[in-house]
Amino acid sequence: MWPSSKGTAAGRFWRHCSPPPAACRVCALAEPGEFTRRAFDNGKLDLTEVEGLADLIDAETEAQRRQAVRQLDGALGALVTGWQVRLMRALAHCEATIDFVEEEDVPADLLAATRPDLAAMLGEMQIHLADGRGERLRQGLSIVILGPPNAGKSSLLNALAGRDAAIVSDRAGTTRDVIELQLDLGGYPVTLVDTAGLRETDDPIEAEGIRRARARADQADLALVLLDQADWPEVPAELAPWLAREETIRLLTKCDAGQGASSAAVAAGWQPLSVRDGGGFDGLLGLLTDRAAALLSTGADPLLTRSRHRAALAETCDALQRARRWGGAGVDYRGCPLGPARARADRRARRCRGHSRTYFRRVLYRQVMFHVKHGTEKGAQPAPRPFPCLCDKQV
Ligand SMILES: Nc1nc2c(ncn2[C@@H]2O[C@H](COP(=O)(O)OP(=O)(O)OP(=O)(O)O)[C@@H](O)[C@H]2O)c(=O)[nH]1
Ligand SMILES: [Mg+2]
Repeated sequence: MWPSSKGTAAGRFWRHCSPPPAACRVCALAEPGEFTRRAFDNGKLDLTEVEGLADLIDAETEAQRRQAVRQLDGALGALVTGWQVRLMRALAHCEATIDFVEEEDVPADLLAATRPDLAAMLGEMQIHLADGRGERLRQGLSIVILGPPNAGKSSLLNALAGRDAAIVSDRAGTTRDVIELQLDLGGYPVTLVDTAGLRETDDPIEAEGIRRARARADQADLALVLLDQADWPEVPAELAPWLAREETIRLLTKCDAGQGASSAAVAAGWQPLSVRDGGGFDGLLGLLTDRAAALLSTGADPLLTRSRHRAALAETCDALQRARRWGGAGVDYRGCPLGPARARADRRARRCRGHSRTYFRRVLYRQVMFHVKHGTEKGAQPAPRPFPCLCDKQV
């Protein structure tokens, strides 16, 4: 038994080679994640760190592990706490401007002083919102293989996976559904997607497969468009939307047979490939790894890794934009978003009979400012009240 690192007074016992007795009232087996939940409940880990720990457990590649460790170490939490401190300071200044504007010691330009920081914060948050690398790294880069029937899509999937994951045959229209595989590409997680060959068809099952292929390709981060070298330069019109995208990789397949890749095809951006003799395969692997690194490498900056983070930050940006609209000269503060905070303060002031409302508001303002200064360090105890609250009887 040793002192708990979870912030509880509890200790842990190990009994060798013996399960806890069924009727024991004191011993209980820990639930999965129980110690982490206790650490969270007791303020030893914040929610982003708990999520980082879950990601670390689920990490399948080195890049995912690095990102999870960074989040577990508190990098994302520290970034958000920094924003929280700045927001609270701006809020305190706004409230002071509204409530104490007649007081001598409250500068008149307090509200104006917050505006540059609000604008800077909004910019920082928008940069983080626009950056999808953290979530992409958690979920894996999705690469879809597209092309007409018999172009060699399933053969390429099998070659990249190193096993016979999809059925290969010389009958056009063999693959009818979406087949997904998870791969580790140079330390980066990749979801590789094989699809039905794109063509006009009356077969309703094949048509459904083609619809799914298109839908999956629309969501993918990267498309590999395949064309049999024997079909060049007849490029089916169905491929046009994906060929128009700059990031699409064009592959001319089965270059071990026939004429191979003509110089005109290479000049048009088609890379020769043969999964039969391996020609062009290593080059493709290197290119895919480079693309994965470019799209997923995360550097030192903490990134958003979940839709929860994205939703919360988007909401904060909306609120900041509304706050900036309210911040003009000669503002009428009726209906301002600070209204609820004022109403709350008023309600509390009314409950404090025998004390002046102005004094109550002043105390509230100082408490907020004190919290901004002292109460935000990680793991710190809640800030002691600089003044006794007027709701306390002994004041
Ligand atoms: N010579 C040669 N044949 C290949 C190569 N790649 C695939 N093939 C053959 O091409 C035929 C079709 O291959 P698949 O991988 O099933 O093609 P697909 O694009 O998945 O076809 P569908 O699923 O019907 O759309 C098979 O007979 C493969 O053996 C290659 O690099 N060289
Ligand atoms: Mg196939």
